[in-house]
Amino acid sequence: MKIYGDRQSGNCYKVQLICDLLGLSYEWIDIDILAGDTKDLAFLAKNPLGKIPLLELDDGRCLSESNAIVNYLAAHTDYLPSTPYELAKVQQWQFFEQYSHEPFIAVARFINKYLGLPDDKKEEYAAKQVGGHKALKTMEAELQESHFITGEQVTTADVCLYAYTHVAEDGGFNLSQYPAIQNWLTQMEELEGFTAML
Ligand SMILES: N[C@@H](CCC(=O)N[C@@H](CS)C(=O)NCC(=O)O)C(=O)O
Repeated sequence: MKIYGDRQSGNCYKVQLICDLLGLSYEWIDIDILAGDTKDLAFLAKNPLGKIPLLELDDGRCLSESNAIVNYLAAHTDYLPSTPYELAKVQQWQFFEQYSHEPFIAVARFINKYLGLPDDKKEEYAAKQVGGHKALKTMEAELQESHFITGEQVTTADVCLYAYTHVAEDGGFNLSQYPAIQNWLTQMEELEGFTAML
């Protein structure tokens, strides 16, 4: 299978990480958003939304949306429970990641690390800090109760949340005030097969 992605993107890194944790082999195809690769007609034929990551299976079928890709790859493994409540718990945290975490932490990281915190983005950056800390506090409370975000078993919810949490400091979030998150990051990095974001 092929993964179209950018190694610096947390959404793309989620897909790399689950593949490596599960020992799946894949071909990585680097996509340069700024060079217009996602607007290329051949790419748009695979994902009309023009976004990465994108998974292309050997039979040509494609999947987009990082968390959906991660769950597809982890199906029938210990990373994705099959009982309805446990599965919904994983999805609860993945929807949280997409709506209450990534839009603040990943965007603050983008403004700071990639745009260099320009004056016309400072107000937006400050607003992102509020939402980002709310998300981190929510995670901290949960991780004070259990080793992983949905309980004692690592799941794809942890993989998806790890992606942007471990680089939150790039967005100005000081993680030293979140000890349970720091312990959880270390546990994730100790998992067999773990690979770092390049
Ligand atoms: N919800 C999507 C977000 C995907 C996304 O926004 N990808 C960015 C890179 S991190 C992208 O492709 N941006 C290019 C664009 O929007 O033109 C996911 O989780 O996969």
